[in-house]
Amino acid sequence: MDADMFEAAQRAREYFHELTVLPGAWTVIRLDGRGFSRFTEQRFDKPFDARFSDLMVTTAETVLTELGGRYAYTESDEISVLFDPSFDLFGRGVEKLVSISAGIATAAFTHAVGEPAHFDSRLWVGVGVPDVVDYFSWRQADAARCALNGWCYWTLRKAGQSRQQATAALEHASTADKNELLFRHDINFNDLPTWQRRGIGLWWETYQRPGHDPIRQIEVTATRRRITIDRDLPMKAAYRDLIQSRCGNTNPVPAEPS
Ligand SMILES: Nc1nc2c(ncn2[C@@H]2O[C@H](COP(=O)(O)OP(=O)(O)O)[C@@H](O)[C@H]2O)c(=O)[nH]1
Ligand SMILES: [Mg+2]
Repeated sequence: MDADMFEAAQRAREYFHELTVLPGAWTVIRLDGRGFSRFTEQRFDKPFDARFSDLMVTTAETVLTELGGRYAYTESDEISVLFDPSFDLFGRGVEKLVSISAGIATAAFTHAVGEPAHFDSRLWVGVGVPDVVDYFSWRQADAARCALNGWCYWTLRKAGQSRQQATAALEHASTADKNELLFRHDINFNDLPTWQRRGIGLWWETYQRPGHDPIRQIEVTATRRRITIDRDLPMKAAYRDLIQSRCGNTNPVPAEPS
C-alpha cells in the first residue's frame, strides 16, 4: 500500500468527522456539568448557591463570546447556546461543535472555580423559530421542576430526614403537594429568587459609547456590543415572546413607522 492510500485509509476511519448539522437548521449546543451532583455536594450551599450560579454565568458568557451564539440560557449545571440558521462555525461539523464547546466550558469553569471540572456537550436542531421557542420553554420548565424538587429535598434533609426518607417522601408528591410541603416549612416557592426558579438568560446588546477622536479632535460615539445578563426572566408566554424576539433578529430590521 503506498503512502497516499495508507493516508486515505486512515482518514476514512475518522468515521464521524464528515457529520454536519443540516443547513438551514436552528441549532442549540447544550453543555452539562459532568458528575456535578457529587462536585457540588461538598463545595456549595444546597439547594442553590449564588456563587455556583455566578460560575455558570461566567462559563455561559465565555461560550457565548467564543462561539458567537445568539442567546444563552443557564439553569442548574447546564447551559444552552442558540445559533441561527446562518451560522457556519467549524463548517457545522458535529465533532468540532461538541468537542470545542465542551472544551471552552470546561476551561472557563475550571479557571473560575480553581479546580478541575468537566462538561459534556450535545446538539439539538430545530426547523424554525417555533421549535426554538419550545426548546427554551422546555428547559425553563425543567428549571422550575428542579428548583421545586431541590428545595423540597433539602428542606426535608435539613429537617433531619435521611437521603432515603426525603427521596421517598417526594416520590409520588404532586406539584401542589410540594408547594404545600415548603409552605409548612415557611417557604413560599413563588417568593424564592427568580433565577433559581426560571434560570438566567444572556444575549448580546449594542450600545453607544461616547468617546474622543484624538486625530480629528472631535467627540464621537462608537457602537459597541456587550452581553446582557437577565436574572429576572419572565416565564411561560412572556418568556416565549422573549425567545421569539431573540430569534427575530435574523430578519432585516423593520423600517421605522412613518
Ligand atoms: N449545591 C448546589 N448544587 C447545585 C446547584 N445547582 C445545581 N446543582 C446540582 O447539580 C446537579 C445537576 O444535575 P445533573 O446534571 O442531573 O447531575 P450530574 O449528572 O451529577 O451532573 C444536581 O445534583 C444539582 O443539585 C447549586 O446552586 N448548588
Ligand atoms: Mg450534570
